Amino acid sequence: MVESTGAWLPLALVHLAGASRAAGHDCSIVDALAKGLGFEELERIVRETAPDVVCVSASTPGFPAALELCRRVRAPGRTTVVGGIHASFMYPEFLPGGGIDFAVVGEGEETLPELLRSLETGSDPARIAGIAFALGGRVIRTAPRPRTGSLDPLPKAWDLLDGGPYRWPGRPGSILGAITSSRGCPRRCRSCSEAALYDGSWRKRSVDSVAYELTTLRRDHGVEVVAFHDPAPAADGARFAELTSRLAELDLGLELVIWSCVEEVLRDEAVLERWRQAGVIHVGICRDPSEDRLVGDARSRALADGHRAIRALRAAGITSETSFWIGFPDETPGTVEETLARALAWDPDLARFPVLTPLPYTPAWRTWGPHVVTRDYRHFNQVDPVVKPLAMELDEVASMAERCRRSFGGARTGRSPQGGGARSAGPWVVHPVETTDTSGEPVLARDDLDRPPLFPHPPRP
Ligand code: B12
Repeated sequence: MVESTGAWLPLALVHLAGASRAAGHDCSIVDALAKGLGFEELERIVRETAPDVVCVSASTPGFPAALELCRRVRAPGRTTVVGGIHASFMYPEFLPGGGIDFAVVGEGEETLPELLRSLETGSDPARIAGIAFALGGRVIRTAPRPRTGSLDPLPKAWDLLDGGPYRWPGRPGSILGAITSSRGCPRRCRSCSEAALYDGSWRKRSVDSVAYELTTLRRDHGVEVVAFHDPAPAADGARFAELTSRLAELDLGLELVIWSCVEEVLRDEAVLERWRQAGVIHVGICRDPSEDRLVGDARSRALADGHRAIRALRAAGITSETSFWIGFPDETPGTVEETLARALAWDPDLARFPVLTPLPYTPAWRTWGPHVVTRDYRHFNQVDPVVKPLAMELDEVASMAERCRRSFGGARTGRSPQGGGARSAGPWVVHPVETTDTSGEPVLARDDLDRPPLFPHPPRP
């Protein structure tokens, strides 16, 4: 994933270290994913820095590694804590096995500093809302924690990031930053863990605070491209209109990469120019796997809408990316071909062909869970098939997914979605760039290349 999408920022760790530091704890961040660190290197870092608490964030495919890491570094006087989507739901499964002392359930900015304080003072962790731990062979889940009130004032520990500079592959050489402008997602897609984690709720930050944070990312950290890590920044049309207008006025010179969906793009079809003026250059369009099993009119309507949304984005100078799912229980080589044809008909700038990966804590598990043939979560990465189709072998699914990727890429070779001047960069086709270096690679023309390293990394203690 890191190879194909570049190293994105571990924003959860930036939030958690920010909140913990504001509460008086010394923190450091290790971005193992971006730096490609293995267990031995991580153990060495833990030995050398001797933290009292090791906190690990992982989604489902990363969770076995998180568990192994905790087992290795847990020691007398050293507590291990995990959090994130997988930990929030699956704690009854892994806590009894030892290795992990605490799981934080849901948002961590309030819970983690409270837990650290309790570990420091020796108070009873059972009083802390939103955690789980094992005790005497049983798993204790404390009271649920109410959702974080305002998302605006959450402190961020940008200076502790140690994996950068981060890059967005659609803009080679650019400095990538990240933000969340909202939390949760109102779309309630049956396969998505975001909808499950926040129960279909969606909370927005104020336009002022998002604009201010983007300004500081640009001004203080020299960021050029910002990835919005929230799945639905444009969910509220009026608020997104206010945000895009504000950003267009501010003219920060930032380029924005956001997630959205067909309905929102079509809702804003007439004002997509404004999205672009605000800096939006790339939209990831969320598609639930069930959309690849629609039939009849619903299927034709979805295709027509999808294609129209892509065309509208393209007309506004915005590139698009979306996923077409394969590996359903009823999959056959013929249905895979249909999916590839659908992807070509939608015609996004970048199509992904992930394999169906039901997660045990989403509503889709009820439908597809019985077809899942492994509980080795390392394979729940949307690349290794975990669902066995009735009429196909697992390796056939994997090779057909690869074939789809190649065929889609091949069909798009040499095409330029923005018309004249657009250039090709990796899997993306990005907007015209201002200059080229001698190698012919796109580079940015602004003063950015002379700037000191961004997200400066203080030497490790
Ligand atoms: C950025 C991103 C990435 C980046 C990760 C960069 C990084 N170093 O973190 C990259 C591109 C590498 C990536 C890869 C993948 N991703 Co991803 N990614 C995201 C994305 C868009 C944003 C995550 C984020 O920053 N959120 C903002 C932070 C603030 O929120 P948060 O992470 O939820 O953290 C909060 C709580 O969960 C909790 N918390 C989290 N960790 C911890 C740890 C501790 C100790 C504590 C106390 C609390 C805590 O506190 C935080 C603050 O409240 C999410 C979608 C989303 N909006 O979350 C998908 C998402 C997490 N990814 C997903 C998927 C499927 C993948 C891939 C499998 C894709 C692929 N096919 O390869 C890989 C898996 C990589 C791996 N080995 O795990 C799924 C997760 C499915 C699942 N449940 O496992 C998501 C939800 C997208 C989706 N809707 O399907 N991803």
